[in-house]
Amino acid sequence: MAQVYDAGNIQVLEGLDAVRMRPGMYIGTTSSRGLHHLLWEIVDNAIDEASNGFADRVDVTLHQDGSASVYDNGRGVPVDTHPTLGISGVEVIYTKLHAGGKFNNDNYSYSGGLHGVGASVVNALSKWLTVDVYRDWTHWRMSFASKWDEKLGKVTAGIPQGPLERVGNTRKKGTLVRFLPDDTIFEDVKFNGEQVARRLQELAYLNRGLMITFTDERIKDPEQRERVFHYEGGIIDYVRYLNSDKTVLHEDPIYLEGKRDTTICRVAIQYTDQYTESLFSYANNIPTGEGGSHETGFKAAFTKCFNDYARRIGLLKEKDNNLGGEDFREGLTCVLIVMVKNPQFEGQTKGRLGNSDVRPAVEAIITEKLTDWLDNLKNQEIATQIVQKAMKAAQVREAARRTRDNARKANQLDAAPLVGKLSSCTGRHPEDNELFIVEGDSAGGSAKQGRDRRFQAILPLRGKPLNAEKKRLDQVLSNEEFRSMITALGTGIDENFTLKTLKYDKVIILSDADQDGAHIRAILLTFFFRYMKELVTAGHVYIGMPPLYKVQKGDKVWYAYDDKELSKATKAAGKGYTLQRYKGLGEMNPDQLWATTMDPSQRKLMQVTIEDAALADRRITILMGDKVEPRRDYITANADFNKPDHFELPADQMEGVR
Ligand code: 1YM
Repeated sequence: MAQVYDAGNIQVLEGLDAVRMRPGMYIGTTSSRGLHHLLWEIVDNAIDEASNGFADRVDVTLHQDGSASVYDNGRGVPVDTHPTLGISGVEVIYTKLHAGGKFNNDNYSYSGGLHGVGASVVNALSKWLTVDVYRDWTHWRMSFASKWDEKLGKVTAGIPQGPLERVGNTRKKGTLVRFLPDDTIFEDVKFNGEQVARRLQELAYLNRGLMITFTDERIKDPEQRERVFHYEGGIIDYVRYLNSDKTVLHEDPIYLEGKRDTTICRVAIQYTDQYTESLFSYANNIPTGEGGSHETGFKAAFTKCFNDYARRIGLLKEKDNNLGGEDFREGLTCVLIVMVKNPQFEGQTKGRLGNSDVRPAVEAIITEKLTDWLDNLKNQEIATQIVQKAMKAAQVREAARRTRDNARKANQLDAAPLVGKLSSCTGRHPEDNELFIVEGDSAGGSAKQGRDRRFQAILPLRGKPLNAEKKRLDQVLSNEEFRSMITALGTGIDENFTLKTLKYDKVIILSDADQDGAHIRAILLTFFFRYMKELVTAGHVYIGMPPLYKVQKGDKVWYAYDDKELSKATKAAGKGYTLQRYKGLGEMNPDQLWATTMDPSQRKLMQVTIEDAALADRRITILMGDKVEPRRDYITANADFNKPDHFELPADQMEGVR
C-alpha cells in the first residue's frame, strides 16, 4: 500500500459554478435526501481511507449550528502544491470538480463514491466549509465560504478564505471537515439523526474493526447524544443482529472470505426457521438492493457446492435431480460484500452491480472456501441439516407448483378468468396503467365508478388477506386474495417473478386511514416485500392518500390531508364553514373519490421505497413475525396511537410524490 501521492495525480475537469446551477445533476435532488448526500460524500472519503487500511476511526458530529463534521485518522488530504495549477492538494480537491485520486483508479484502490461527485460538490453547496489536515506532524487548515458577488449578481460558493495555512505542530493524524449546507439550495437543512445513525451503523458492520462514533449535539440528553458503532466481527455481527428476533438453526454464522485478482469477497450466513431468504449485498460499502454480478456468482457457487456435497454424503442419489438454488436459500440470512475496482452501478435505482468479471471471481472464491467449509468435520451436523431443509423445501415447491397448476386448470374449466373481481382498464400500455388495490367492496365500488377506466384498474379486497410472513409459498398461493393480485399484476411470484410482464406501472394500495387500513397496508407490503421484492425496489408500489377532512363553504370545497392542511383550509374558508372528517373511503361518493384520491393531477401518493432493506426486513419480522416479545417491545417503544399509520414501514422509507 506504500503509494507515494503527490498533488500531480489530481485530474482537473471543471469549475464549481455548474454545481450550484444544477444541483440535481450532482446530488440527484435538493430534498432531504440530497442534503444527506452531502454528508455521505465526506463520510465516503473517510471510510475509503479506512477501507484502504490507513484509518481505523471515523467521528461524525451534527452540530447545533446546523453544520456537520467528519474526522478520520488516516493520512490526511494531500497538502503539497499541484505542479500545473500551483495550488495545494486540499484546494484542488475542494474547489475543482471531479478532482481526486478517485479518478486515477490505479491510485485509489476501493472507492465507494456512488456518484463520485466528491468533496468539491459539498463545498459548492455549503455556506462555509473548513478542512483541517493533520499530516507529517503539522496541522494545516483551509476555509471556504460563499458570498454575494456584486459584479456577477449572484452568490459564488467555495471561495478560499486564504491559502492553506500552517496552524502549528500536532501529534494527530488525519482529516477533519466541517460544513454548513446552504439553506438557499436545500428545501430542508436539518439532518435526520436517526437516518445518519442507521447508515453509520451499517458502515461499521461492513468495515470490521472500524470505530465510528456519532455525536448529535442537538440532543439535550447526554446519554443519548453520543453513540459508538464498532464491530470486531463485522458482517458476522451484522447477520447476528439481523437475526436477533428470529429463531436461528445454528449459533455461529458461516463466514467465508477470499480474493481473486482485485476482487475481495466476504460473506456471512446464518439459517433461520423462516421460509424466505434475506440476502443483503453490497459493493464497496454501497447497498446493491437490485443484486448484480456478485449475487449471481455467489448463488451459482452456493448451489453447486451444496448439491455436490449432498451427493457426496449420499442424501442425493444418482437418479435424483439437483436441488434448486432457492431450496438451499430457504430461511437463509446472508450478508455478501465485495470490494471491486471501478464499480459500475446499474438499474432503476443504481442498485445493481454491473461488472461482469466480478461474477467468476466471486464464484471461484465461494466455491473454494465453501468446499473447505463443507469438508470440515466439525461442520457436518449443520451442513447435513441444511441439505435436509433444502430437500423439504424442494418437496414443498413441487406441491406449490401443483396447487398453481390445479388452480389454473380449475379456472379454465369454469371458463372464468381468475381475476373475476378485477375491473381492468382499457388502455393497453402498461407504462401508463395503474392498479388500485382497494380495501372493501363498497370503496371498491366507488373506485370503479369514479376512475378513469382508460388507465385505471380496480381490484377490491374482501376482508384481510393472509399475513405472508412465515407462510410457505404454497399457502400464499392457495389464498384467493393473493392469487387474484398475482394474476392481475401478471408478474408471477417469488423465483418466477419478472417485471417484464408487469401490467401496471403503478400499484396503488388504497385503504382506510385507520388501524384496520394500516394493518391491511402492512400485510400487502409484507407480501410484496417477501414475494415480489423487485416490484418495491423498482419503485412500482405506492400508497394512496385519501384526505382526512373536507371543508365546505357554499359551493367551495377544500380537502385536507393532514392537520396542517386543515388549519390552512379553515383559514381560507373564513367563518361559517362545515367540516367533515372522513372515517373511511366508503364515505366518499365516486366523484369525491376521484377528485381527492385518484385524479393524478390532484391526488397524493407515497412511493414505497426500500431505503434500508435490512431495516425493513427487521421491522417486518418484528411486526408481522411469530415472536410476540419483540413486537410488544417495539410497539411500546415506538407506537403513536394518535397516528393512524403506526404499523407502517417508517415514514422515512417512503418518499412523498404527487
Ligand atoms: C473527513 C474526510 O477526506 N480523508 C482523506 C481523503 C484523502 C486521503 C486521505 C488521501 C488519499 C490519497 C493519498 C490517495 C483524499 N485524497 C484525495 C486525492 N476525510 C477524507 N484521507 N493521500 C491521502 O488516494 O492516494 C481525494 S480524497 F484526491 F488526493 F486523491
